Amino acid sequence: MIKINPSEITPEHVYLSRRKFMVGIGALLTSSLVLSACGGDLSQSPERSEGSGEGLSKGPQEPSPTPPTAEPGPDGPVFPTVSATTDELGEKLTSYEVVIQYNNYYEFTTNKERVAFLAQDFKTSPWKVEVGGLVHKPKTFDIDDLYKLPQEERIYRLRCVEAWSMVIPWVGFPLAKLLKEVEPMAEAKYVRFETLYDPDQMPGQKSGGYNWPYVEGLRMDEAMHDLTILATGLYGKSLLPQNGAPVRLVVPWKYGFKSIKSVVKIDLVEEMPVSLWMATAPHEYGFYANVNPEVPHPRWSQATERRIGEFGRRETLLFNGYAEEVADLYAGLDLKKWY
Ligand SMILES: Nc1nc2c(c(=O)[nH]1)N[C@H]1C(S)=C(S)[C@@H](COP(=O)(O)O)O[C@H]1N2
Ligand SMILES: [Mo]
Repeated sequence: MIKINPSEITPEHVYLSRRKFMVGIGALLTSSLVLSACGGDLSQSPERSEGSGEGLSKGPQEPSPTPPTAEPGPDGPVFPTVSATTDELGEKLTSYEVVIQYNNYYEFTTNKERVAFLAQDFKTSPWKVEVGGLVHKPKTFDIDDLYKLPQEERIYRLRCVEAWSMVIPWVGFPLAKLLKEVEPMAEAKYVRFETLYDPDQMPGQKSGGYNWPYVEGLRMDEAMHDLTILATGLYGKSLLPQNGAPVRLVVPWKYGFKSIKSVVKIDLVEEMPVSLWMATAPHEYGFYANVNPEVPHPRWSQATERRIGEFGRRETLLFNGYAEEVADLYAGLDLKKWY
């Protein structure tokens, strides 16, 4: 039974009172190859490339009562349980089943519904995250070090550049916390992130057309913003491989491809990093990639989106609905311009 959810179009002027729950404890395209940022085959419209998600949308579902197979590390983490059924705009959480079964993770496959299967044996322990570059105290963090930081719940909208979206209750901690520990130098202007490179485990890395490993970047002030988190879990459980276990970035006001998964390296740098998508399709993807309904992707509009689990489309919000929190960061930037 599919329950039809009337698509509620949230006006941009809706007052935003972001709820933050502290719970304590705690290449160039080869000519014939068509790529899409997290989109699979570029010859398809985003609607079509993600249309198969319908099969997963069985209407509202309770978060699964039994924990998934992912085991927390020996010393934790202690995850806060899900504390709300909606985000701060009143938007329903996307069901757990959909969040773990409809994924973009090109290191495994471009087929969203096969990622979970292909990633099921991905080894997420032991895991280290090396933080260095222009810092006074470079440090390699063991994943258990990160689990020992207080884990907070953050309910965020995730807007993929392919024009679909979800609402996900993440668990994690502000990236700023980690960065402060390594003491960035004044020359550090950007943060560069890297995903694990391991073609034996990640079959997608054997395919050409992409500049592996997956790289993403943020400007220093974006990285230090309180909304920017490193996530270790979702729905009160440790991340599963398909969602970027054991630790991934989440930047809710930017298109989903900025939220890089399974991070092993974080470098503070002076120059703007070149992300995988900038290198792969520079004419389509810029560095900032802020969600903006008025700036179309070269091949489709970004004015509307489909919330997975709903019929119909809804209006896309500037900065994915987080304008009040982040618009100041871009005071000098022409938002109409495509970066
Ligand atoms: N390393 C890596 N990170 C990635 C991707 C990827 O292919 N590889 N896909 C991105 C895209 S396009 C999106 S929309 C989100 C999807 O996150 P989810 O599968 O947890 O919902 O992850 C992003 N992070
Ligand atoms: Mo995406």
